[in-house]
Amino acid sequence: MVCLPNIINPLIMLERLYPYVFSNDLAEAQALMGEESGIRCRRTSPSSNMTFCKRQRQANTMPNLQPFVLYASAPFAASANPWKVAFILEELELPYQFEKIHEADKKQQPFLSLNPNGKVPVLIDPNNNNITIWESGAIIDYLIDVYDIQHTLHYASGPEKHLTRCWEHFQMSGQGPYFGQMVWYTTFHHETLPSVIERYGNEIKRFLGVIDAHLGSQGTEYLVGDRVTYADIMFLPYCKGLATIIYPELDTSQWQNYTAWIGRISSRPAIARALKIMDAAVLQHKEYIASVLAQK
Ligand SMILES: N[C@@H](CCC(=O)N[C@@H](CS)C(=O)NCC(=O)O)C(=O)O
Repeated sequence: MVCLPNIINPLIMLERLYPYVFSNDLAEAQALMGEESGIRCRRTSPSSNMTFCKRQRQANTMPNLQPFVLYASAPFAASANPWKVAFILEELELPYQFEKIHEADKKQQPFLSLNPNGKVPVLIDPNNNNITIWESGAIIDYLIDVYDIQHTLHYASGPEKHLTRCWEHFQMSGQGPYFGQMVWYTTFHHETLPSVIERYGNEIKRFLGVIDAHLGSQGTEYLVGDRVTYADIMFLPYCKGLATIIYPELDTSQWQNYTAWIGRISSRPAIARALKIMDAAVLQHKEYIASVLAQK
């Protein structure tokens, strides 16, 4: 008899995404998994007669996945939030293609039907009924929950799982808005407001100090222990943008732990590959920003 029937059925439908079942009958569990090979089954605990079966996969053995569609800003695809998602897709070796949307089209249909808030990124997963996710943090949670089957970018359990979320939320609420507003007030705002720019500049320095002090006091290579997680990677696009667009005059070398951490994340092969494309887009965006400033 299969337990948890109301959970099992959706699991079977999404078997590619959630390749496991619980059962107290091994043969039935294997039949439900749809194939005999590549399945490992074990008791959920020594005292239980419940069997947990999981299809084994290697890191990049999700065959026949259709490319995800990742919306980014046109014309350069330089803005930071979509790159957080692209880095995670690269790390998980998931296929994707950029779809670019101009600023003027973000706040109207048909884009608003994808994201009611009219911003990028948006991710569409054609492998899961075209589920459409917006807000970069929610998109990354989705990718980690559904596709990081080997736990390469997250802790599956323990305090580390929850500590990682602290950093994820700090990125979303404590880095993104401050770094983003700095660009707005130094570039696009219709008047120059030195006290506002000073405020966001100070918040950026404070942010750098928070990361630097944490890494120093923990003595770890990454924010949660000595293995990279999705949370470390989420910080990278805005950190990279500091030197080019966000706060070019700021010398970040005084935050040594921070600087070494950024170096470690950037040199991961999947990230380095994506960074080349991001850097080229950022350079184009920088030229555009220079032209905006020249007209002010
Ligand atoms: N909290 C959102 C922020 C998204 C965001 O600010 N996106 C920018 C580009 S990086 C955007 O589309 N801005 C257009 C606008 O604000 O109209 C997320 O993390 O997804």
